Amino acid sequence: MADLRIAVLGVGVMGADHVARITSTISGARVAVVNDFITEKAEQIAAAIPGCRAAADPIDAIAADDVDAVVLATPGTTHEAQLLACLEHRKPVLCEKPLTTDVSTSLDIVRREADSGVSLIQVGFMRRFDEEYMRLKTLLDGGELGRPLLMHCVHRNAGVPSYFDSTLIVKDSFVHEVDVTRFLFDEEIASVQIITPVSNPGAPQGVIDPQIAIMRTASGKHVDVELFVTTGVGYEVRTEVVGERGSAIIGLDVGMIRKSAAGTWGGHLTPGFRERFGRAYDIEIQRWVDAVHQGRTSGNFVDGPTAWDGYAAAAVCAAGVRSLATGQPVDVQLAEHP
Ligand code: ISE
Repeated sequence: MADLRIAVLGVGVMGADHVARITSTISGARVAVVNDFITEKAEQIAAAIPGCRAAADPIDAIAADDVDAVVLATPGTTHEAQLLACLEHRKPVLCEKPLTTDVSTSLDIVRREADSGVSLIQVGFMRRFDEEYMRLKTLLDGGELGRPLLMHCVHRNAGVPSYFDSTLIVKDSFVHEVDVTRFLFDEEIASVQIITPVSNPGAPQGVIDPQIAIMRTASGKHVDVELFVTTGVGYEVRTEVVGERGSAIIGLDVGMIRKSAAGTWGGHLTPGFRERFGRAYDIEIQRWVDAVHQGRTSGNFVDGPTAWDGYAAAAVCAAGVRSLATGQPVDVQLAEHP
């Protein structure tokens, strides 16, 4: 089977990472086109990959005859137009979160994809492909813990880019915990509340960090999340589920613990999400490439979170942003699944 010719749109941190992964690790696919609003960056990356060209315009890249599928790692504000172009040209697309930047345009994308009759959009919630999360999901589905009742999550970043504000902690960081909750518990989230303890003096002026998010699922399960994105320490993502017959925790990030003659002991902190979830991204992209190949006969070009998952996460985060302003619980309103 011929390699899938992929256009990677947006070659910032995540897009460049995906270009490298598709070129060196993934089988059955190659990067045929790259695009970025910084033209020189795209040209430089294209020049280093045999058979790859830089495209000046992302919509032209989506429509191009030498492109079979698209990876969207562009800013969220451009996703709506680019996803619509993928639907119009029937190009399977792996879209990094967010699906779009607001709930109504996300729902519009879900409906338009449903109208097209083909599943073309996968959303890049990579934690679903992380081996620890997959094991936790298998454990829960197997019923060994009994019915899950509670989940405690920790989401700490050493730091975040300078443009991060308090609402981005909800929409860019918390969104992963929203997806993990929906993935692990297989149910929607009914309400969300965000409370704000005293802020870290190390956080940029005006940024409310840490935040504590509390979710209640449709069946009444409780999920609490510590979001703390300016710890200055390392990348820590932990998830503990407590069920009727025991509990399970992932993300302890222990690795090797060394003891030294100097009387110290310890290991290494994971610096960031690319290191923590690197293997999950590999699995995510490989499974997506395989699904796109198989989609030519099955009509389903997705193996992972769908446009609906992107929309549902956006709806919970929008409720979270409203709660951030008042500290009160906010109900999540979801449209009917088409
Ligand atoms: C970033 O965009 C991610 O997706 C990371 O997984 C998350 O930990 C971080 O907070 C986000 O900014």
